[in-house]
Amino acid sequence: MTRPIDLVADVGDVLVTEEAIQAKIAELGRRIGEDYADRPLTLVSVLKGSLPFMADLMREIPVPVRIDLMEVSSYGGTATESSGLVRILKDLSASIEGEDVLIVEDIIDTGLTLNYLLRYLRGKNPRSLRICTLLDKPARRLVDIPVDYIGFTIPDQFVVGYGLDYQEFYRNLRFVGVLRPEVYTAAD
Ligand code: PRP
Ligand code: 7HP
Repeated sequence: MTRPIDLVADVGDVLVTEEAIQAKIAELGRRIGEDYADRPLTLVSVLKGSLPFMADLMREIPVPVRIDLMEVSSYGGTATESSGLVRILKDLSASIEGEDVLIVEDIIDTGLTLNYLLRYLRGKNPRSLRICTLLDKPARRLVDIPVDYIGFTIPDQFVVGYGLDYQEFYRNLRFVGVLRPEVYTAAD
């Protein structure tokens, strides 16, 4: 039987509040604005998880930016464990050759998704390629990823909200919270 989604009851501790997210994004936007003051920047959002972060971050960056969107999905794992196999569902819509590019991610967990994306995007010969992630979960890292901007470092817990999903739901929460293990242990 499919378990009904309950946006309130299924989420335990709030790990990052809406206020903390917005304050951190304002700080990241200022830093990025200073770092790219002299050169136009292309933000590449990694959908779907980074959708709210991208929308809020781009409006806090006080210098000219272009945006592009990629959609990638890992496959072959479980609902809470990445396999490292990555499929590109939507590619960039314009060339990034010679551009300064900042990848915008919601979370780095094992690092396998970004490891794949970095190699893929480096092959398109950008002038520079950096990473900005809202959340970093270093305890689970399987590959080393050079991360330039980190919002919050979080413990090894499965989180949802502010773009992050479990089986495609919970992305519309305004905060990041820990999904109660009983929600996914029965299903995984
Ligand atoms: C999630 C998240 C990251 C990736 C991180 O994407 O948005 O892209 O997993 O995990 P990793 O560091 O272990 O590779 P997912 O494939 O679930 O797609 P989504 O963004 O559409 O939720
Ligand atoms: C991917 C992902 N998606 C949602 N919550 C988490 O904690 C996650 N780690 N990696």
